[in-house]
Amino acid sequence: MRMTFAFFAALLAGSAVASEPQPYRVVPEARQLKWHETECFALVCFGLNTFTGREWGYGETDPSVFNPQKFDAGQVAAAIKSGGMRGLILVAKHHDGFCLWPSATTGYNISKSPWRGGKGDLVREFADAARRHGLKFGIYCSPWDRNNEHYGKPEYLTVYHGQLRELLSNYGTVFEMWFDGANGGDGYYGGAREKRNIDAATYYDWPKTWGIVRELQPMACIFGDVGPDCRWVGNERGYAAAECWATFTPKGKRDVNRPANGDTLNSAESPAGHRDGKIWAAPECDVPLRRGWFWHPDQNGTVKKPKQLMDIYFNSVGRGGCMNLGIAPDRDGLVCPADAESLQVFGNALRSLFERNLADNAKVEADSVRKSDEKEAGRFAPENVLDGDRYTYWATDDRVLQGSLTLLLPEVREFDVVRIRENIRLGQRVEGFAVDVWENNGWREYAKGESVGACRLIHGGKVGTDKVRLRITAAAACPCISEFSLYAQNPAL
Ligand code: FUL
Ligand code: CA
Repeated sequence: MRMTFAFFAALLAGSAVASEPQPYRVVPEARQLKWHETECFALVCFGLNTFTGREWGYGETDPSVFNPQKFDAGQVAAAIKSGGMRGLILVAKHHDGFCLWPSATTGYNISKSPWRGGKGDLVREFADAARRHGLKFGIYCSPWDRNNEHYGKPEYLTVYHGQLRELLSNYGTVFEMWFDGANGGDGYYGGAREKRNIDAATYYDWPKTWGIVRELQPMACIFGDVGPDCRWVGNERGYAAAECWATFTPKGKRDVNRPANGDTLNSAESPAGHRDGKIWAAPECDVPLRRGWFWHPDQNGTVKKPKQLMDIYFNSVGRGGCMNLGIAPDRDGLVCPADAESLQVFGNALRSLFERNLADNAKVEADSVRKSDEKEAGRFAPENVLDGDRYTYWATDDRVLQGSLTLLLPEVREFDVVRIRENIRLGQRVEGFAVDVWENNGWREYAKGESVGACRLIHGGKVGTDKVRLRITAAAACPCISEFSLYAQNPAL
């Protein structure tokens, strides 16, 4: 009876009996898979605000104030690298409109500053330094521009699109393009000093704007309130929701079905996303290392401690999103000692946490394993959860939506962190899971949850055991688990 069903199902699917599971609903694009793998990166906020003490420049500040005497992009990149991050996104133009590169689109740019005798290019120096330090490079260029005289009129769009073309053509491969949803209204606007309101839904012509990114940098993920590739998490604390879905259905204020960046109705739903949301757009959890995004002399005491950074990591990366940490170089153009120290200690803790998978050399058993062709024996084997590869996985047959996998450790080992991943190439399938530990001749439930996705981290109490079990208690389609691993956190942090 079973054979017959499988046979007909296979016939219907037009494939061999032991084929790969069908993807479940929306799945990530290649660029999004790369983004998920990046996990943790920095947003470097540096510009006129650094020298004026503001968070949002009005657009009238004279470029002569910009003169970071000891500026060293290498020092900034090294600090970011030491913090365990894999990418550096530069704020190339903030809301004040000042371009950190010699843009042909506006005179309000770095060439008007005394820095490097007006011959400097901050974007170039950061792009080069990022690559030298093995970091991916990304760009933020604010749509809102409080300096530009044309802002609010159609002409500004040509200026903005020109800026994007310069940034996306001249500085090598970009892994992410950041579109801020902030639009405040008032500004300098070429001396008009007035309030200019735009319709955020239509003014920036998002299809065309995003199209420029696709044309020039097809592998760049586009960040925004509404995605389309990764979504703003909806807060600046760096926290996704405990149960978090990579899928999301953004809604627009103006037109519910045509959401636009800066015009969203449901950012409050972003921390959790929507199970069965329309698009794959996992949360990017942005949070500044200090209180503000830019450097301020009176905020030296607000640098987040390594323990707080670890907490943010667990609540962002550990919930299937990415962590984006704001870094604010000071007026010399350097990351301050306190900031660098915090990054270094956090980075060391992160590296040491994942240095050793305490499930290594375990025997892995599962109560159910998907049948595979003789030719590809082991393709869906439980051992695939231990090979460190996000896309090799243990799977069950199509009709088996629950299952358990047990790690039999070679001896009693102590751990307090568990990492679980699904092969997200096949979508987010799991809807319920539990982790059990073997204690006093019986199983004790150690943790449970609903969502897994690209990465689910559990930080529980320290436990010593030689048997750990993952139970998939609910799934929308047969579970495809690519990792189930155990780690121990350094208590010193
Ligand atoms: C916000 C901006 O308004 C802040 O100034 C900063 O750039 C942050 C990353 O995004 O929306
Ligand atoms: Ca694997």
